[in-house]
Amino acid sequence: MIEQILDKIRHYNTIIIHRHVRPDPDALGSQGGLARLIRDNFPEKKVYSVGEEAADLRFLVRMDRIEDAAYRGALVIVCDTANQARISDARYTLGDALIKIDHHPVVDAYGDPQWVRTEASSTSEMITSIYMKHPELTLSDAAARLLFAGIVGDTGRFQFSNVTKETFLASARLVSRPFDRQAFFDRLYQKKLDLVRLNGYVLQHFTLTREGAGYIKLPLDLIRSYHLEPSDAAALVNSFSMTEGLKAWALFSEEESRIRVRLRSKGPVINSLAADYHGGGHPLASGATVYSWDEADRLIDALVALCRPEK
Ligand SMILES: [Mn+2]
Repeated sequence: MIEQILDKIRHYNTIIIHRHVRPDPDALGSQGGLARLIRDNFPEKKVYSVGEEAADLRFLVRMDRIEDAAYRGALVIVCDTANQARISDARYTLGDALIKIDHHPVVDAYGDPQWVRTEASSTSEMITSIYMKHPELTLSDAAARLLFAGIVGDTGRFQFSNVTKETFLASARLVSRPFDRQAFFDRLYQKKLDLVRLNGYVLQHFTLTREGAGYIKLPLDLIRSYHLEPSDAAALVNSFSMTEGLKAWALFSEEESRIRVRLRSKGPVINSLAADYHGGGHPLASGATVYSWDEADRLIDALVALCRPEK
């Protein structure tokens, strides 16, 4: 598969890389890391990264602004995105060829080829494996920093169950490049004071049921009282993950016309629950959407049932 993808990259003069909306470090790291890897090794090619930016991750990588005409005869690669509805920038169909590189369970079979490895911790780990299979390629410090960012982001600094020996081997190769790791970590985990204060609220007010289900409801007016937006609040999903007895949990952040749900688990599989509520994702990390607090309560009941030991 890696050879097929490299052949396509060699064949096209323009390569445009997309990833999912509301980007996280893996979306940006795999997109930006692949872009750098191609630029560093094929300097004659035009390589663009597109999609909306996330203010707090602009320090990682910036996007390119391109005209529709750039897609004519181009190779489009979509990183870290299970389904077409979540691809940032709808112009991904305008190219001559489309490749998917992803580690999420397949939602939507788009692209040819589709390189999907659900056992990979992150799409950034997959991109790193291209370099590991081809050590003759140049890996710049900038590419290494971006790919490392993606792995760190999707593994929660190497603590989630998606981490394998391959994750560490890939990371070892990346940190052998002398980018400023300390500055990267300081910047990635820096939080605005308002968000630190809201984190305090979450820690004080989340519910833990005797079954081991945890949840916190954050109504829009509460979020706004901290001068924050619902998308900021979603970043607190792992705020109380260290709580003794906690098995699976949900963070509800209310938006104008819907309530976003972030689901996480240490055991009970929660992506089928997410699928029941307009969402999906990984077995232990998913997202969903509900449209009322009553519907939120039904989701909580289902979450509690998932945490209840089998009789
Ligand atoms: Mn990812």
